[in-house]
Amino acid sequence: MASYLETEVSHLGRGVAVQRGDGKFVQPSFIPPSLLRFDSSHGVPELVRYPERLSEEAFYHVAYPLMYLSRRLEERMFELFQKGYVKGTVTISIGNEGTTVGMSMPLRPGRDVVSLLHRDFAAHLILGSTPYQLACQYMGNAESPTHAREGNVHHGDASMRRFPMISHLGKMLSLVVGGTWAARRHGEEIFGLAVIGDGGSSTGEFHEALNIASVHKTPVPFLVENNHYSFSTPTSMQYNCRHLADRATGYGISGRTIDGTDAWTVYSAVCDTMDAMRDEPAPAILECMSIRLHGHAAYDKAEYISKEQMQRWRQDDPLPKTRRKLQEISGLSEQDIVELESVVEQEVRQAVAKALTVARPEPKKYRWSVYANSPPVTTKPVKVARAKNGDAVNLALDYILTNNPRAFLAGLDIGQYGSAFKTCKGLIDRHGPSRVIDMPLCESGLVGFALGASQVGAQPIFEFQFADFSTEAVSQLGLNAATWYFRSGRPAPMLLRLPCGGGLTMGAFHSGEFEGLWTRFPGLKLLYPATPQETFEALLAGFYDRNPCLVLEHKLLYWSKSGPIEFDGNVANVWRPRRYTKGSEVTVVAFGAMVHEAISAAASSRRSVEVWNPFVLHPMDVAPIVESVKKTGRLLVIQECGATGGLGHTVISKVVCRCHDALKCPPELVAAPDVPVPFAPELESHCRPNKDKIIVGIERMF
Ligand SMILES: Cc1ncc(C[n+]2csc(CCOP(=O)(O)OP(=O)(O)O)c2C)c(N)n1
Ligand SMILES: [Mg+2]
Repeated sequence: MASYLETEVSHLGRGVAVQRGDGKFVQPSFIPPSLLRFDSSHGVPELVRYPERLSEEAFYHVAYPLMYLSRRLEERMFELFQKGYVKGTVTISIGNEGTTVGMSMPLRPGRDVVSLLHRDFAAHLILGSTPYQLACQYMGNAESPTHAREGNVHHGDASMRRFPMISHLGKMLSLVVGGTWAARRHGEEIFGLAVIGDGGSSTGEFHEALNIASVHKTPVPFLVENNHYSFSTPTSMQYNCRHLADRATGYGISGRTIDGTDAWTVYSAVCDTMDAMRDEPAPAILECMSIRLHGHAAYDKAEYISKEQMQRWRQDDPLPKTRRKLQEISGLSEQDIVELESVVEQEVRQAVAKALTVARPEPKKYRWSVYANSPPVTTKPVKVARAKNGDAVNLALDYILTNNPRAFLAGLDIGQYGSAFKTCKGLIDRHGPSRVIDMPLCESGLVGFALGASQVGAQPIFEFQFADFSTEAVSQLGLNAATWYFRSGRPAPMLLRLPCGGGLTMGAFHSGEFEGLWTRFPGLKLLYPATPQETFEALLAGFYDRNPCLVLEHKLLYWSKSGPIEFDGNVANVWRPRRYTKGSEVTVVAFGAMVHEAISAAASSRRSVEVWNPFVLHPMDVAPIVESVKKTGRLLVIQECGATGGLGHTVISKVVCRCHDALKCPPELVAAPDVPVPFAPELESHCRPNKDKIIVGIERMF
């Protein structure tokens, strides 16, 4: 069953339809009917879109009223901000309409994959938002398309492939690449549109996304809205090449710099670029020289821009330019155009008036789940007499790829080489290079790529070569993927594998665990298996779940531990803590490789020890562990990472809050010291908890 949020958001994305008072969507009266088509796949009126092209005259008939609509509505939003009805701030797109109208008119809502920016107000109108929805979004009211969970510009409609942006500039580009790539892989002849500013073009992700798109021949125009400033920073302080489009050479693709104040030029260039991409799929850079006729946002008076400069820009204002052109090309009289404008004004008035009557959001009505519901999955049972942990990874991935045609495995050196720890060996031979894919070295871009792919029905699995490199993707995974469902109402299913942990003489940058870091981000799920059975189960559970799931795989266990695998096919049953020994005097909770140290300690200890592994680290269910502590009266937690910021303290506080009275002594944590993992084996093993240290810990409690 679709969740509350999913059904609520699914009504979005109606092309250029306008919502009437009764909730029905109708084609706006200001666009000549001959320029609209009925799109049966989405049941809404649609503009003539690519591969059809509007003639120049027809283009101006559509572009001008849309541009005017955008300008007037945005001006109203600014006024309402000043009066306190619009929350947050307003990043004004006035001056950028030539670019944003031109670039979005060819695109097909619900097919082409798009992510828009904070100066693309008009494009939202052209690609799916109604004026009423935009007004509600800006007001953050009860009818806001993001349920008032997100602010003014952070919206879109993921179900229609218009991905809602996060603040972190650059981070949406790789999603467009992943979504476009995956949809084309499923046989759809579609394109992407990745929009970025001159400032955002300096981010690492700009490079990562372009490079992935180029290597994987993904037809995405990277449209740079170059408005000469990033907030107050002029482009002379931003980059040192002549044109940003010149960077295309470095990616082996084409690049063009055009006049972004001329909507027809932008429209034609986007259509030409799509034509070229249809014949030879590849990304391209399209740099649109645009302008910003206000400050960066409502609070910025733009005093750093000279009067003369602003004067020059005003002469280039795309709105009067487009108006003149419409008059010239169509022969419409001044009176005709004024009438057209008054129809648009009417739309704006109605939308704003209606939005102003909407109630403020009511916190008590909100369901705050950050997780999408995952329907119970029963899949084929598996029985293997004996396997090592690394074999269990291989078996699980093979199982997933065999039974799920839309699953693909991506990562570094996972193809012919079989991944750094050989857990993917042979998968490329069995499933082919289009499903087991060696990727460029760019973890953040790759997580974005996987997130984008997840939105068009693909089922991505991504291997970080080492868990340590997952820190490269903190924003992409922790802020973008993790919050996706909360913001957009759309699940973001993806499995992320993190080979982690020390004991292999790999030093500070190849031995980390990071479970504490990742639980800080609401929306992620974490599993940490310790046996081949658990490894197999964790990977399947993470794959079939509809949320981003991280599976920590301890590297030391890959080829040192073996055991049977017997999986009955019931995936829901996987999500529970695991017990290894029964005992009556002390409960020991351990994670990852520490589970095996704890089991050895239990076997050698003179005390009766019950060893538990929470297994699902987030969201963690400690109920069975609480029951154990009620019985034993003692709690000792073992973690391999440093004491601060691991999950040991979380376990202790969760358990103690629930059974304080049962404790015979204070709980204890055995952890590494808070230092980077040292390199030399003598130093590393001095730091790592082990069986002996656990026995000492146990004895301290008696
Ligand atoms: C990674 C990141 N750093 C800082 C910011 C804060 N910030 C928001 S918009 C902006 C300016 C962006 O300039 P540009 O990319 O040229 O787009 P423009 O606002 O000019 O359209 C900055 C610095 C951010 N959103 N993301
Ligand atoms: Mg800029």
